[in-house]
Amino acid sequence: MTIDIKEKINNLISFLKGKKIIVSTHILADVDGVVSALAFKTFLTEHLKQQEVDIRIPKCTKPTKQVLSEINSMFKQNIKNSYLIGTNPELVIITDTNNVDKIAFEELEIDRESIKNNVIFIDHHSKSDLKEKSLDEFNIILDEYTSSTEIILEFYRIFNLYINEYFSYLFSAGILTDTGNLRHANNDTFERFIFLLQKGVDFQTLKDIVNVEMELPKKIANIKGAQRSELIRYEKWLLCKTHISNYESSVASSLEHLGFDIVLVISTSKKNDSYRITARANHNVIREKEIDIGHLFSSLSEGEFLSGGGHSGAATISGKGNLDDTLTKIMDYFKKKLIKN
Ligand SMILES: [Mn+2]
Repeated sequence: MTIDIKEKINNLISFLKGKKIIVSTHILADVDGVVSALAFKTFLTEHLKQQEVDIRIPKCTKPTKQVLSEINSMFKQNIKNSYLIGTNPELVIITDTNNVDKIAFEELEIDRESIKNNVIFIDHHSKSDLKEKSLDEFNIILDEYTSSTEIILEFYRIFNLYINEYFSYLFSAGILTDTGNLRHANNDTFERFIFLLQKGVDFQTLKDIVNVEMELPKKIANIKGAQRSELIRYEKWLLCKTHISNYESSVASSLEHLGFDIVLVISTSKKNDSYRITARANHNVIREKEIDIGHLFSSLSEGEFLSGGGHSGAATISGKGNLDDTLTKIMDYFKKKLIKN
């Protein structure tokens, strides 16, 4: 932990003393958002003995609800919003975003106009252009952290506060979900994660809680996408063309896992002649054949009828009325790139 974060934390804490505060997180809250907000609220009320602090969690995503309710029922706990303070707190503290537009003021019953200059963010996403800079000196925005939960954990560690088993599960679930099961973790993430495990978290239990079953419509979309897929082979390279009306990126990734080097998922509108193509290319084909679908899609973009872009391995293009034409151009590109002269 750097001295810098200690200073930031102390600076923020002295500013918060005695204020009426609502703690919350971004719209469509995820596990990291809920856990960081709840843990920060608990830090204020239990450890700093702040009196007037509310926690108000907006609507959560479905998998988030599932993860939290499993942990809650394991420990016979409940996360409930409180409304001690009315619609006019002195301060709103938001975790896991630093974008004012991602705050659900209405849903949280907070008067936006009177509070918008008094919002403080604790977040691990890179800093957006803050519209309201008045309290910027108190924001704790650290994108070297892999979750907001870990930033809140630093508050507990600096003051050597007791973390019970319930919170150890919540904290570690926040980290596990936000790092894609630790795939995006760095060395510091592991240090913090092990610190939590040592407080009584069973990793296999946690993993089962966090890896909730895929939603049924998504499963069906993935299967339909696979059933409808057309296999096209150029030398050793396998291309796939399929169509689906929803969950295109999930379908594209699952087909890539199946073994295709390049995947094109076409989604056409039921109302008009507009369409979207979601594409994926794996590392091998990018490296060996210099495929760049992001570049391809932006070079195909023309006027209002076709627009696209992305990265070398993941991109989308949207168009209107010229699907066959666009597909021909895309396939020509792959043919030229993939077949040896
Ligand atoms: Mn997060």
